[in-house]
Amino acid sequence: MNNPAPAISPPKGIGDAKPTNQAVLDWVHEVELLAQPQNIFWCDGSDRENDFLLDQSCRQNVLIKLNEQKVPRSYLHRSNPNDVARVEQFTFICTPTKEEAGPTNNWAEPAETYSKLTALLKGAMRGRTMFVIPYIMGPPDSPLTKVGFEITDSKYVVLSMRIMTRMGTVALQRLGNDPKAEWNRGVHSLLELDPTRRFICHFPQDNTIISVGSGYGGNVLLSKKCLALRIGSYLARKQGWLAEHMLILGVESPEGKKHYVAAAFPSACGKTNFAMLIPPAHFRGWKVTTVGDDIAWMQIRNGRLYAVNPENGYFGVVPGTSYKSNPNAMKSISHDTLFTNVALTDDRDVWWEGKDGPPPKHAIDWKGHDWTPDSKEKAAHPNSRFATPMRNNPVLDPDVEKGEGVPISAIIFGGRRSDTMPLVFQSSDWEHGVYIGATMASETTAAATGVVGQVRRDPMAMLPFCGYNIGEYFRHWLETGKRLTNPPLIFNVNWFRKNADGKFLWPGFGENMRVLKWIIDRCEKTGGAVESPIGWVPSPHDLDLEELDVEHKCIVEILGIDHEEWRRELADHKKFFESLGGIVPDELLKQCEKLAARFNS
Ligand code: OXD
Ligand code: MN
Repeated sequence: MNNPAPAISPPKGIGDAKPTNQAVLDWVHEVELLAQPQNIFWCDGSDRENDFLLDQSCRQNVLIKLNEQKVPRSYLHRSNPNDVARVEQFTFICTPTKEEAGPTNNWAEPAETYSKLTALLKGAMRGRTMFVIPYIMGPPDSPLTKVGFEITDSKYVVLSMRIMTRMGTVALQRLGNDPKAEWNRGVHSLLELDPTRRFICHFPQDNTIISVGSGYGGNVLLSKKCLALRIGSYLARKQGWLAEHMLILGVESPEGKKHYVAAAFPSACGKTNFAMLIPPAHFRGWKVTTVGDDIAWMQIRNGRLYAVNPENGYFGVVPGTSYKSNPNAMKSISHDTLFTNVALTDDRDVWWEGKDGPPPKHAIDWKGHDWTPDSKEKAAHPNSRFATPMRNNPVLDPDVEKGEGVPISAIIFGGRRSDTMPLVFQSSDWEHGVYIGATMASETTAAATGVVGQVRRDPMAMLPFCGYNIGEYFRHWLETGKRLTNPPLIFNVNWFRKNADGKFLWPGFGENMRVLKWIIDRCEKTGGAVESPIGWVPSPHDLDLEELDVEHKCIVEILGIDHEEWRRELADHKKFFESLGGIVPDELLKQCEKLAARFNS
């Protein structure tokens, strides 16, 4: 049998950072007895450890070192071609009852699932090294911060976790020696990367995750989707905060007035681009800074929502990233970056569809095959990724480490919709905003396996990530609103509306600053808007469109509300709520009726 993760033997002083908390030691011992690894490697997150693991990974062909002059200290990893995206159909929430997981999650009975996974993990790490990764999610001094441990047999996971989390000693310090302290248990094994033995299982009541059979980031960096969102959302409801699939950005006016906004867009719909936006020349003096590009943990302080980014790096989609679309992302990934499934050029640089300049005459594609511009296949997988430390971002917000978080003035929902949804609109209040989030929809992308381009309802961009019953989740949002004396305003955006010829009506990227500026104006109570059946919509003159090269008729079209499309949309909202089977809070059902009435009046 081919072993995708051969053992390594670290020299003295590396791999021996054994924690002292007895609960952790007992758990690791239990997993060791089950998985029977050749040895245990206790990670400390140091540079020395990282250098050693990079070297070993190159020797074992887990990584390819890239051209040091072109992309310093950067590496390429190729995953198994059957393992390139999140697998929602094999992702399970294992709560004691099916109702707790709710109708939008795959549910599996916990005891049976533990037995099934135990059988799969038995002897699974023979001939392999078992790594124990201590990490924290959140700034070291935040009350929201959580400790996690991930056991894995994948060096790629260890190297990625070092980028994506605050890893090592900082976590051991935060945990301390109390055996009753709260921490998340994560077990991951590649097994044989067999797609029929691939399961991503969450046990929220035990604060435990077990992931087997995959090496793809979203399935195996257990800190991210599994802990920060699925388990995170479960803990957040219990503990009275919010764990959301949202970017967080700061926007500062030339006068120095700063607001923060959080935005929920589904996977691969431009969260990283929006979080790193560079305002067009006309917006001289305006600055956008990034707090986070994927996940927001938010708590109430003095009646306001405050957000922290629990992560330490960005795991972004590569294709389409260029100096034209996102210069800050390009600078971030120009060094110290781990690429997955992009193409390798003959001079050991990386390449992907949509990168600046002409394509290389020859490259090795993401599957390791020769590629030329005439090839029918893509050189980089559409869901190829970068993992890069947030410190690489030239516009990293100075308050990213602030434990209390940053105050949120606006929440933005949005999806990828070719029709129906205008460029931007504002909800009339929190409850209406929750309705807009709950009925959000988007065309599916390559971030998850399955058909791409199909419109599906994706409430708050959390459909694949809500770790409990979605009806309860909506209720938690409504309850949170009642506790806020100064709630963020809620908006919806759509950068992706097309005209009858299938052409995008809006240029997107940096030009989205014009929409962001209107949102800030609304927060400042200076922006104009007209009331419509769906909420407050700007008229063209309410947006700053100076120096924008878009025809006026396109602006009118993208801001327009087509009643026929909205009748279909409303019918779909109702169908979606009905499909959830009686769990939708009355407040949202009433919002649906009110929306219908506004269209009929
Ligand atoms: C991600 C995702 O990787 O949402 O962030 O799939
Ligand atoms: Mn995401």
